[in-house]
Amino acid sequence: MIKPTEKIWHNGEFIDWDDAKVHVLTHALHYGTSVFEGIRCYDTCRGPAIFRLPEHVRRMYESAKIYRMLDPGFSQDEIVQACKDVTSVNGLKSCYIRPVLFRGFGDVGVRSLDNPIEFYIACWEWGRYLGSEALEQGVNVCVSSWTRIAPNTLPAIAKVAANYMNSQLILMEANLHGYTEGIALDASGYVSEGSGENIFLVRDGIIYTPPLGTSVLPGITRDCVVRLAVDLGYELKEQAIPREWLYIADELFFTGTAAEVTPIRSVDQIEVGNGGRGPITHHIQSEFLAITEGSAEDRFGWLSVLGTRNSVAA
Ligand code: PPE
Repeated sequence: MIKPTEKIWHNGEFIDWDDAKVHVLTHALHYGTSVFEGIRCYDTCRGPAIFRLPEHVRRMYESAKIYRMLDPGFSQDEIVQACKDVTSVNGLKSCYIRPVLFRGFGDVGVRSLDNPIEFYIACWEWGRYLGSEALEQGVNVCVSSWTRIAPNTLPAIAKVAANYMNSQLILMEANLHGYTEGIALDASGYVSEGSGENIFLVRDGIIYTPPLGTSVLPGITRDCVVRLAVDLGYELKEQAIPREWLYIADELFFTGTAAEVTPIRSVDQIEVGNGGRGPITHHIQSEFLAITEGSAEDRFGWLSVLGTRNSVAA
């Protein structure tokens, strides 16, 4: 259950948590017309810092553009600042930040272009997504019987509410069968991603991840791991991954804002490697967590420390 904070940002102003309500005929509620982000603020030794904030805001604006929500009313720099402000105003040191942009109350019908656009940014305290043991022990997962959204149905590059109906089918099925998460295959049968995470595979010392053409969200943590892997001297390949590689991989792990870098212990009850967190997973995970904690130098410039200015890369 979310622990309420004091304020939520709405169309440029702070409103009370309890006043952040929408009408039951809000367009997004009926037709999924909503784009959003999930961003973490970490309590680093340099103070609270938001992780890859400009990149998240940029992805949000790209999601909005794909769905012709062309004028959100604010520049990306203004939203970067608003995310910082809403965190500070609520006195949070570490939290999850959720900007959401959606078609509001107006007409009811598939046609949406005349409905007003509402922009909210909420934040709240949040712990480890897949459980605190998951980062060390790894999680047990299955391959979903549901296929990931196909490229010519719903665009996977856009982080929009409607895509998460597919994610919910994947996650509900996995959970009901006793697994922590499900891995979906794309429409051609290659490995795509988890319901809310990208996936990486290690085999013979090489790191693999499915390319963007396999219906994956262009994850920001995925991008961190790609950069870290190269920086640490690993060979990394973005290529289609056949399902059966999941069963014979040396290591597997999920990445995501929420999941961070979470090892996968088994797939369909077949142990991955020797069933624990593999050495390459551990290496990348500790480098990632050290940057987020502030104990390692922020050598890629991923942290926006609160109280400082920064802008969205062109
Ligand atoms: N794929 C999907 C489908 C996805 O939802 C996420 C984020 C990722 C990959 C990883 O992307 P990134 O966070 O940029 O590294 N999933 C969010 C959790 C979903 C939820 O609301 O629950 C998240 O990690 O914030």
